[in-house]
Amino acid sequence: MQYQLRFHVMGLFLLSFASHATAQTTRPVTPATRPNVIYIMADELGYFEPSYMGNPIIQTPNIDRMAAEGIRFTQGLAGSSVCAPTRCCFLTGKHSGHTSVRSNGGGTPLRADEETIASMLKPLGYATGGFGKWGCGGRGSTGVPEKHGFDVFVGYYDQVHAHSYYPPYILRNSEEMPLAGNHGNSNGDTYSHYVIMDEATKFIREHKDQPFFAYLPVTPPHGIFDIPDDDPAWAIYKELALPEQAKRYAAMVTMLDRQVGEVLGLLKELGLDENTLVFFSGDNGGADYFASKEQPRGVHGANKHPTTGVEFRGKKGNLYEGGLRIPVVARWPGKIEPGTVSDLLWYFPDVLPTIAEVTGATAPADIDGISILPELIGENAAGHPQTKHEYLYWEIGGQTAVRMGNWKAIQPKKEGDWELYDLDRDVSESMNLAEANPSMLAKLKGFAEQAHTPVVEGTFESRELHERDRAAKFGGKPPVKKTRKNKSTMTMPTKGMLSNKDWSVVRFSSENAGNRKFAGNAIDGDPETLWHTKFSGGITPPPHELVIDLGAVYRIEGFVYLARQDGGWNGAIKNIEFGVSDSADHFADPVVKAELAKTRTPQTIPCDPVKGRYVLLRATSEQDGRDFATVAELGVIGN
Ligand SMILES: [Ca+2]
Ligand SMILES: [Ca+2]
Repeated sequence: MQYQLRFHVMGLFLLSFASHATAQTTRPVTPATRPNVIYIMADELGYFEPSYMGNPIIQTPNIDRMAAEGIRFTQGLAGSSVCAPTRCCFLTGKHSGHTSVRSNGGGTPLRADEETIASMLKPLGYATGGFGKWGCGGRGSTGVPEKHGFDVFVGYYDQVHAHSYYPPYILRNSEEMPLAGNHGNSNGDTYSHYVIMDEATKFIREHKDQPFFAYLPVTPPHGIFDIPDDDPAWAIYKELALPEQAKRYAAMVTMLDRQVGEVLGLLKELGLDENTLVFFSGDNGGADYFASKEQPRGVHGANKHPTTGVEFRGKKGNLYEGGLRIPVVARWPGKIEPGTVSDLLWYFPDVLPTIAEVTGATAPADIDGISILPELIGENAAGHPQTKHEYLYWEIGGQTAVRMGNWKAIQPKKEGDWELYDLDRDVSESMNLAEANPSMLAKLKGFAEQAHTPVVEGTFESRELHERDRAAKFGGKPPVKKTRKNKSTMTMPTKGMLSNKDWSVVRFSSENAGNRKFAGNAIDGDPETLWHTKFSGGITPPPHELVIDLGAVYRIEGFVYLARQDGGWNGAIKNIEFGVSDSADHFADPVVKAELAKTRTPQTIPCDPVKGRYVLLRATSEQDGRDFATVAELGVIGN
């Protein structure tokens, strides 16, 4: 646990000046001196991926320089383990037991009355701009950025839209900004991220004479791993003996690093260097991208220390440390002591109150965060000691976690057993102390009960434009259902299975049409196409049902379920019931009930032979206790 050895330059510095501390008062923030704040947030950059952490492949010289000239945090944690919920914590200063955006559908909105960092700063005369991926309300909803304090927001409102770097348009305050020559996915002439960064730097330039807040939740290195071949960052990686996608990913990080350098250069050019606090961070824990049997933690080791090999358990999507640890650095020349490394325990809800204190703004009363200004600039300069959280709290999709100092309690799935870890001794969360220390666990569980309130989301006036934005990822073409294939890529056990040639879907409980995850994909014979139940615009909880017409009466002896074979997991069925009938409208008791495993291989469930033309699949629970589930392919055994 070598890398856990921490030093704290600021702490030593303060110690020697402690005798002067009592004479200090809070520095008055006057309109003339109000500092600018720039927050650059990468989408999906892992804790160990910047080169200042010793990453052997990825080069981030400018972010490294920010750390050297400023402060780097070892325990600045994400607000949540996925995109939209973490952004909501960031913007509102609330933890995920209080936020309005707790699901990751892509367009779930903030409520109309909610304050954000931007709306908090408006009364002080700040210019407020956002550039990148919003994720806190689709077009046509109460959550759009221009209704939450942003003078301007350029980029993507919906997260599916944001997967493509070549969509036909991006948005500017809900108006479409066409991108020339683009056709969605990876096809086009105009790389959206260049446009977004140009708009961001233009905003900074235009507002150099007044205080501004520039929020840059940019999309690299997330989404489709695209970077133009003529970007200088690509030249660094293109010859490496690595998978193409892993090289593109590394190049996207280095491209973003160069742009961070350009922003810092611009501040210097405009004479704003010393009056601007700049943050750079990730948004949620690293995704272990390009993992393989040989490299189970991914090519770039987002959650694995490159020299000691110490790992964070878990990754993006769960609440083990791998889902929450992110790189965070901040730079403010003359204010932040260069080269500081801080192990202060804080998270995204703390950004709003920190910016409030930095600017002299009044934070909303209902936030959960605390200001970390004393840790940034020193308790002397801040005029008061750094306060600490009694506890930190996260919830997402049935998972819950609580942190108090070195202690962390986690319930990895709904109704599941709680686990307890001492992160000072066990940062990899490998030794569950729940039984050894029941009183500590009880205390943390008590905090969890106290922290959770039922979610109240914002609303949509109309979803039409939101769905249009989601379709823009694919070039905006109307949904095209894939034609049936009898492809050799299919690895279902075909022996004994009925041909799906004449099958059709009679009915289904829900489908995620906005993301092309149609119910029909479950029986199209192509394991790459998925049926996913609905999770945006209100999650449809189980049971999930699919009724299939086999086209004729067969003697049926079982069924086959394939969750999915690609790299992702977005819900897999656990408990399933299988019915057979002569009528599509009426099914008697299931002919078999089964508990499935979480696996990427097809699972065959036999049943006593029964005749019928219609089959019913009824999923009653999901592997991780979530409400939604995926089906890549279903087969029926019979003759
Ligand atoms: Ca993310
Ligand atoms: Ca399929």
